[in-house]
Amino acid sequence: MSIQLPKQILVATRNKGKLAELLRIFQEEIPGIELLTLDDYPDSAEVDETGDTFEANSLLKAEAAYALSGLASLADDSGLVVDALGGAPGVHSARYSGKGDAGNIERVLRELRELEAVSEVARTARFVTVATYIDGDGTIVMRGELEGVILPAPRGEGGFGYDPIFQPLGSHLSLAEMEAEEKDAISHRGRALRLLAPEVGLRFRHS
Ligand code: ITT
Repeated sequence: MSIQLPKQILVATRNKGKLAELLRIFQEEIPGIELLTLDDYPDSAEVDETGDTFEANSLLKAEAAYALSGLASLADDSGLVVDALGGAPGVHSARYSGKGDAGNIERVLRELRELEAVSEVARTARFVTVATYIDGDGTIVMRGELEGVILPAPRGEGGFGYDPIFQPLGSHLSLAEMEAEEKDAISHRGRALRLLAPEVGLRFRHS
C-alpha cells in the first residue's frame, strides 16, 4: 500500500488573519501538501454568504472554491456567539458594524453596556469555526468551539477580529495577548482543523 498526498489544496478565505492561522495549523497537521490561496485566483468572485448557519456558509464557500479551481478546497466560516446578545454577532460577525474589526468590537461592547445599564448580564460567549473540505470524493465538515467571556475593553495586539475582547475560560489572557501558537492550541479553528486533518489525510491513501 502506498500513501499518495495530493499536490495542492486551495485554502479559500479572503480574511488575512484567518488565512495565516489556517495555513499554519494545516501545515503542521498535514505537512507536505502545497497550500494555495485565493491570491492564486485573483479573478474569483466573492461568495454571497446567504446561509443562516456556519455550516451552510462554510459549505457555500468550499463549493465555490472547488467549482472555481477544480482543486481540493478548504473553507472556514466562523464567528463570535455572545449569549447575552441572543447569539449575535454569529454568522454576521465579519460585517457586524460595517466598520471593520474595531467597529465590530465597539458595537459588541456598546450593546453589552446597554444591557448592563438595565440589569446584570452574563458575559459568556464562544467562538465557532466550521471547516469544510471538498474534493472529488465528497465533503468533510468539522466544527470547533472555544468558550470564554467578553472583556470590558480590548486587550492585546495579536490575532485579528474580536480577539482583543475575548478571554478563553481558564486563561487570564485575551486571545490577542497570546502567542500565535498558544491561540492555535486552544482555538475553535485549531480544534476544527485538528479534527479535519486526519480525515483529509485518509482521503489520499490509495491501495
Ligand atoms: P472569508 O469568508 O473570506 O473566509 P470572513 O472574514 O468574511 O472571510 P467569516 O464570514 O467566516 O469570514 O467571518 C468571520 C468573522 O468572525 C471574522 O471576520 C472575525 O470578525 C470573526 N472571527 C472569526 N474567527 C475569529 C478569531 O479566531 N478571532 C477573532 N475573530 C474571529
